[in-house]
Amino acid sequence: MTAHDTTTLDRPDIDSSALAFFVDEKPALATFLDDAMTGLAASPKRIAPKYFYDERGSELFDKICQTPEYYPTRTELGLLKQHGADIARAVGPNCLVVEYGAGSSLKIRRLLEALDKPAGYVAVDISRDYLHGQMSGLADDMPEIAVGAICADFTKGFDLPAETRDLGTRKLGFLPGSTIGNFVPAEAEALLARSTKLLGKGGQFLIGVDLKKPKHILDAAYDDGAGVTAAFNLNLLKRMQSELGAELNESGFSHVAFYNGDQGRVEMHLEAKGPQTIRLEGQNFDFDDGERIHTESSYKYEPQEFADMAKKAGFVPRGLWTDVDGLFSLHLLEVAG
Ligand code: AVI
Repeated sequence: MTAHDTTTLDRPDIDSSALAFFVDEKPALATFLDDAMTGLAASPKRIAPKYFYDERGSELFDKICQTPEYYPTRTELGLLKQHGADIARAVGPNCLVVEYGAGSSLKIRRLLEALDKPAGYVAVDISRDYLHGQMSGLADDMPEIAVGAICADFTKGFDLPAETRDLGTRKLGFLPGSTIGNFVPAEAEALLARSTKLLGKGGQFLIGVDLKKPKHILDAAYDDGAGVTAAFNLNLLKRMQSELGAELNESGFSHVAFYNGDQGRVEMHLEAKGPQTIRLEGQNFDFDDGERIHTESSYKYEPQEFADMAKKAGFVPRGLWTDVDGLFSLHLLEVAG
C-alpha cells in the first residue's frame, strides 16, 4: 500500500468505474468536539467555519448562493461565461485542471467547457462521499475528459497520483468562490506558496476573489432578508446539540454579520441575547449579554492587494477579469521562474 489508498480497494460500496481514479489520502479529521471545547474556552470565543458544512449546512450554503443579496456566485459564473474564451486563450490547450475543493460543479463545468481541449480534471476535497458523488456525475457527463478525485485536506498539501503524470502539458489550479477569503492573509499566502510546488514550472492558478466594496453591499450579502445566512450560522448550535450533546438555548443567540473595514473582512458571529450558558462534556461555557462566538471571516481584496500577495507567494499575475459593477474578480496567476 502506498501513502494513499485507492478507495475502490476497501470500499466495495463505491463504484468508481466512470472515474479515472479515486485516491483516498485519509485526511485526519479534527474533531468537532475538540475544536468546540477549545474554541469556547478561548477569548474571544470562536468556532472554525469548516463546521458549517454538515448536510444541512451545505444545503443552506447552496440557498445562500441563490439569495438576491449574495452576489459572489452568480457574478463569478457570469465572469466565467463572459470571459471564458479569453481565459482559455491565456491558459492554452491541453491542461490538467486541479480544483482545490469540490464545490459547485456548475463552475467547473463552465470552465471545462470554455477551455481548449482540457486533458483532465482532478478535484481535491475532504468530504469523501460528496466528492465521489459529484465527480462520478461529472465523469459521466464529460467522457472526453479524464476525471479523477483525491480525498485530502488541500490546506495541508497533497500529491497528484501517477495516473495524472501523462495528462496534459501544464497544470491549472482552480480555486473559485473566494474560498481563499476564508483564510487569514498569512494562511492564504502560505496556501498559494505551497501550490507552486504542485503546479510546477509553467503551472497556472485561476482564483476567484471577492472585492472590497461599500459596506452596505457586504453587510446585506452576509445577512440576507430571508434569513438564510442567519440559519446557516445558527446551524452550528444545532450541530453542537445534536452531534455533541451540548445543552444550550438556540433562541438565546442571534446571527451577527458585518464588514470590518479596518481588517478588510466580513465577520460572522453568534451573539448571546442576555446571559447564556453552553454546557458541553460536563463543562459550562458562560456568555455575558452580547458576548459572541466568532464563526467566520471572509477577507476581501482589491485586485492589486491580491496580486501583491500572489507575487510574494511565488506567482506572476497573468490575467484579471472583473465585472462592470466591481463586485468580484478572477485572477490568473503563473508560477514564477
Ligand atoms: C464559502 N465562503 C467563500 C463563503 C463566504 O462568502 O465567505 C461562505 C459564506 N458565509 C456566509 N455566506 C457565505
